Amino acid sequence: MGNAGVEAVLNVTRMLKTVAAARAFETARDVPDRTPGQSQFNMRQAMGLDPRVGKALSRLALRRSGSFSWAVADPASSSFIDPGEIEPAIAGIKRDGYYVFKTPAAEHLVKAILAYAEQVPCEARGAGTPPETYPRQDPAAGRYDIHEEQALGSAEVQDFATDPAMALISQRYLGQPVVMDEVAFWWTTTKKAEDADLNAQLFHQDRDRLSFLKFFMYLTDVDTNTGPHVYVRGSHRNIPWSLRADGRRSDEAVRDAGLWDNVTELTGPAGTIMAVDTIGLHKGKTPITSDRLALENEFATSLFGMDYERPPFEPTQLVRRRYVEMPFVLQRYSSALSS
Ligand SMILES: O=C(O)CCC(=O)C(=O)O
Repeated sequence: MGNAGVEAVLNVTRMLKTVAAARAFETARDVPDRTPGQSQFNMRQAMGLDPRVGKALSRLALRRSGSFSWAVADPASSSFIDPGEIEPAIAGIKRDGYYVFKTPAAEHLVKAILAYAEQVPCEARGAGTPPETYPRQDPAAGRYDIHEEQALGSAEVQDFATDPAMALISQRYLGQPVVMDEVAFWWTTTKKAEDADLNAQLFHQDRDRLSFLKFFMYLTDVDTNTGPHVYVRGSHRNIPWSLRADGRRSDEAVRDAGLWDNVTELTGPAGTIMAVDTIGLHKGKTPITSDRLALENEFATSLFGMDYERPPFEPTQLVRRRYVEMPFVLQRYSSALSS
């Protein structure tokens, strides 16, 4: 048997171990603080067998019953998603792996989030320097991350993070209850194109959890020159063997695999919202003419997988109400809400 054959056999074993580990994680009396490193590795490797493996393992391992875990607040109360777009979004993600909402977020929300990002501390990725206000006029790094704890200092970010329509779309698309498992908020700049690997600007799959869906919102206008999110249409269902190993893939590799016609740049004005199944191949494009600010949240069927946070923050009244209505989805925020 060649190396590829041995690896495939190992991955089948890793798949079985992942189901057992995810089940143990879920049935523990309290949700564990973290997943052991070996289990995280097994999961990532097993997910290389096929892009649909994570979802299948999630369904096998996690069998929740009862209405508690399905509860979501009224999706019509969303500040970001038009309820009329819920069904088209689910159909679009199933078909293409992503959906760009036709109705952008209201201007006052976009302005408030952008203004917040311009003054909150963020971290220059890879620089090893202390957090600082984003040096917008003269950035030195290719990506500046605003960590979740800081991001949640904005009432509008809290609103986005706890959006009930996004939770509902995720449940319906994934076919299982979901937990909101991370908030990311970052600038990408025209600098340090050579750090493309570090800054997620080479094609890759996300394998941090078994089954998940992300929502992105642009806070700056995004065209082909200002750092669009790029997705290989249909790669949430099928990825050629040559591209399945865990790690980054060059444009050349995607072209050589015959997928270039499926490569789609997701562009739109500030306020554009997208749902993206990032188990498919995707990347950020390095901005050429000006920077991009993006806000993202993720809903996953379990916290099993990558280390997760329970960030401290001062919840708004809206988030307090939503927590009462969807405590399972917002479980990571339970300690912030009870303090
Ligand atoms: O910046 C983007 O559009 C993509 C980011 C990404 O893929 C990541 O952070 O893993």
